[in-house]
Amino acid sequence: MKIADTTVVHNLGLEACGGGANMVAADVKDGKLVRIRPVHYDEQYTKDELNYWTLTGRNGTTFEPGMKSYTPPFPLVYKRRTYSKNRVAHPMKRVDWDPHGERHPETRGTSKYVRISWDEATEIIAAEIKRVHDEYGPYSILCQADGHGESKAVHAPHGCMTRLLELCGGYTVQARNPDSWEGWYWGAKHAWGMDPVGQNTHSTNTAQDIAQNCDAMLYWGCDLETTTSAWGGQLASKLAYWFDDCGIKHIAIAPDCNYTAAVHADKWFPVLPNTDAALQLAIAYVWLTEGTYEKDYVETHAIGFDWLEYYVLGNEDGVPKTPEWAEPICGIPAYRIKALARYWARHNVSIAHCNGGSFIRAAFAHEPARLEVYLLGMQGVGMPGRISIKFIEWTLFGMTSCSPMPPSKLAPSTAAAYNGWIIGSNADHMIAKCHVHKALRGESFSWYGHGTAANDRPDQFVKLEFPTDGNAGIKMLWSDNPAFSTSLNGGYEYQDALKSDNLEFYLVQAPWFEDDARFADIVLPICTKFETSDFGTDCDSGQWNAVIYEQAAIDPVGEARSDWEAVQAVAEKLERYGGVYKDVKHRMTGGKTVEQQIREGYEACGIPADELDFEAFKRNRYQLIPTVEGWEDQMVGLSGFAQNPEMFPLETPSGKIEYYSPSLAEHFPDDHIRGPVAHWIEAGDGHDDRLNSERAKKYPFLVESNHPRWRVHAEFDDVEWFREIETCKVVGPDGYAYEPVWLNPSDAAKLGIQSGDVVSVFNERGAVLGGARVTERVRDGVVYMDHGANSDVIVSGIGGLDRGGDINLICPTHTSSKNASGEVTSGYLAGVEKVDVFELAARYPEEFGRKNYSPEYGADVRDYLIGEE
Ligand SMILES: Nc1nc2c(c(=O)[nH]1)N[C@H]1C(S)=C(S)[C@@H](COP(=O)(O)OP(=O)(O)OC[C@H]3O[C@@H](n4cnc5c(=O)[nH]c(N)nc54)[C@H](O)[C@@H]3O)O[C@H]1N2
Ligand SMILES: Nc1nc2c(c(=O)[nH]1)N[C@H]1C(S)=C(S)[C@@H](COP(=O)(O)OP(=O)(O)OC[C@H]3O[C@@H](n4cnc5c(=O)[nH]c(N)nc54)[C@H](O)[C@@H]3O)O[C@H]1N2
Ligand SMILES: [Mo]
Repeated sequence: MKIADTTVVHNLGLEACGGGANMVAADVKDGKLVRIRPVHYDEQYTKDELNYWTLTGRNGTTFEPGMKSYTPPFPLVYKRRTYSKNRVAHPMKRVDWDPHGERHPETRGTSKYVRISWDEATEIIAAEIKRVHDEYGPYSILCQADGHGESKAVHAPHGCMTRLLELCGGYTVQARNPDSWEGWYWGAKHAWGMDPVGQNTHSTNTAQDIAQNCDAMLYWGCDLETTTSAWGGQLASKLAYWFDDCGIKHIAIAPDCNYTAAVHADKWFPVLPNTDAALQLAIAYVWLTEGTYEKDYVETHAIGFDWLEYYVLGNEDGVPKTPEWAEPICGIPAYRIKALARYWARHNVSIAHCNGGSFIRAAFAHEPARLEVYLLGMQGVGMPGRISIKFIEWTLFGMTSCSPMPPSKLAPSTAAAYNGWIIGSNADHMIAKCHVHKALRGESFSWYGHGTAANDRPDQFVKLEFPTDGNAGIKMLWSDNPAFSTSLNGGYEYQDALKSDNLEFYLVQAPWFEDDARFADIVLPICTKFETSDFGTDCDSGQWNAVIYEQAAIDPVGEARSDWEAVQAVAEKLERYGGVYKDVKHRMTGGKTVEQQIREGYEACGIPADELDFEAFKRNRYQLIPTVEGWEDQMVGLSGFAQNPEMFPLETPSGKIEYYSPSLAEHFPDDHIRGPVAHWIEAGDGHDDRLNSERAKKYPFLVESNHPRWRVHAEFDDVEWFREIETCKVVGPDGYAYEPVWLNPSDAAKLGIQSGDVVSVFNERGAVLGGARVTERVRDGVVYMDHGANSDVIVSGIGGLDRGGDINLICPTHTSSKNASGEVTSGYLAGVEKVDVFELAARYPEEFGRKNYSPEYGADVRDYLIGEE
């Protein structure tokens, strides 16, 4: 089938999970994608129809949403992803994995692949499912079915297999950890509620309030010029420029002068990674000793404040948390801490985040997250110009109140068309994601909380165990997200877990041959967005929410199918076994066509019945939801709580800000790391990563690992239009494009490293290679490397070596703290040294000699396929 020349509209948000953002128009010619561009809303709508808005700030400045989508870089380059040299185009089988003979788990990650047919692949998969069911039972199949990726509903990127396995007796699932919000989730929620994730969910009309009343904004671990690209768009950037125009001081607090600080900041506080808690405590000390906090507010809006006072003044441990105490810990001179604290106390100050920065994904992240709430409370959060807002995810979990802008009338949902895993749907058979290594190795363990971001606070007090009764352990891993070792905790340890004897079959569905896919026994080729028709939304751009009829634009690349179709192909093969498998494909799909599912999705998306017209929707390709009527009159942010905490309580047990958490005290009386009051924690629960630790003698740098500027986690590492940008890759003397490693000139000089050198970043867990970028944009004592660079294994597992620069291979496996199962992927210790790359190439000729690799595009699937090299 050749699809005619046309223009289609799709969302290109990479959040997956049934969500959607970044709506674009894509032009198709001769069956190929030729151009992706913004959507001009004024082609179909007038401003009146959309209830267009204008905000007014100080100095007569105004802010408007505009009449086109502000498309960020990722969607604009998407055709390069579709036509990547690293696409999986056909089913592949690992050569030395034989389901009827030797399985060789130990060569996962090293052995090569052969191309097989869909028929053969699905035969093997169905037979393996049947075998595992018969020998061990259904819960021995672990579905790795969460994570980001293309936003699709019918063809959901993650979790379609759970729909099949549910009908065949059940499955175990890896529960998505609240990775975006670890600190807020495990900490801040105990201080101010804000379910489900712990960040402020009361932001309505705060953009205008800030523009009118705020004097300074602390961009605290906030790079909105980078992280809005994944699923937000550039309205956030416009908003930040408007705040600048209103005369609001932009104060950046981060170890690096990030892309936002570089263009907006008036001041930069280069805090050392994961030492914010010391800085925060010292600010509290200044306010307490100088009497410059909102005493009346704290009295009426908080409980347990005296516990904080007792600790900060040094009565508990004999150490007052003075700016002089904090200086050597956080790297900010005491005089600057005092100046910041005094300025803050005299002015209306707000805090800006996207999701909070890497320090809320570091060891003990719950402490700085709670301390931020404490500080906000001490300055009367909710009073004019005093709030915290986020610049992304403005309709998180469907909550339109997360946006500081005037909200759309509703946040439409794709739920009725969605075929992926539904969070919480099998609460009895979940493994918190950060512990999956242990399950793959066949260990028994326990933890607290289902550990998905959607759970409310009390879920953290529920104890869970693996294996559950009657579970023989994990024997098969079915993954549609093979990016664990790139994006989660303990990457090298995870690679070893994948090589465990215990794991008899590892199946991956993937559009690209990246990362953990290269450990799989079978890989199924999956289509990208433009190869299928679907129902989509765009809810996070901050303008008008939208629903989209996403028409297929091109034929699938090679033999790729969508995840939903791939699972159906497996279902078909299972049916022949009868019993629980009888008619399973039909039971799974209900016999519905894609078109029927799109229609059902549209009709149940939340738009009132009298505004639904499927034929018009299909013709127009998208439908926008106007701004809510009377948005001007909606209550500003937390002003209700500020004015009357009894009438507008928080979701904490007391309804107030809890400086002391009675629930934590009750449920975890022996937990001295996440105790009832936030503290500065030096070490514990498996973490010993401070610069004054013994370990720092060998590993003297703190790793800072942000969300990648030129990727969305593991995705987009193959786009040549990005790879040629100076900050994207560093081409080494051997012609390989290495992941940049930022070092301060003073550190680089001591190590004899210059820009362009190939360096190793290492600790006890192993090493990864990168290309040095010596720059004042990162402070001393820090080695900075974005996460998500696709791994290029030289030696896999603990003690390993990686050429691709996948920094999470060397991050800790231990979680935030023992009762908080959060990932720790930043703020840990590592060493850096220059390496002789030619000597390494001589030692590992095969790994350094991949023929089809090119610095322009990166990896090429042909290098892993026998007969196609
Ligand atoms: N060092 C460090 N690490 C971090 C963080 C950090 O700040 N620093 N942040 C963390 C955070 S907040 C997050 S959310 C996680 C992200 O971690 P993940 O959610 O795991 O995100 P991705 O790395 O984008 O992985 C998505 C995978 O799905 C694949 N995929 C995309 N679309 C499809 C599809 O349609 N079908 C199939 N089958 N596959 C598809 C992609 O190719 C990729 O392999 O990373 C975390 N890791
Ligand atoms: N381009 C791009 N955009 C994305 C994503 C992506 O992968 N790429 N991922 C999306 C996802 S899933 C999420 S959760 C969000 C993440 O959004 P965020 O959590 O806000 O992003 P991060 O990059 O982790 O951190 C933001 C900034 O925090 C600062 N920072 C790092 N460590 C510290 C520290 O120890 N202390 C302080 N004070 N600051 C620190 C750095 O300057 C960094 O630029 O972004 C989303 N958007
Ligand atoms: Mo995230």
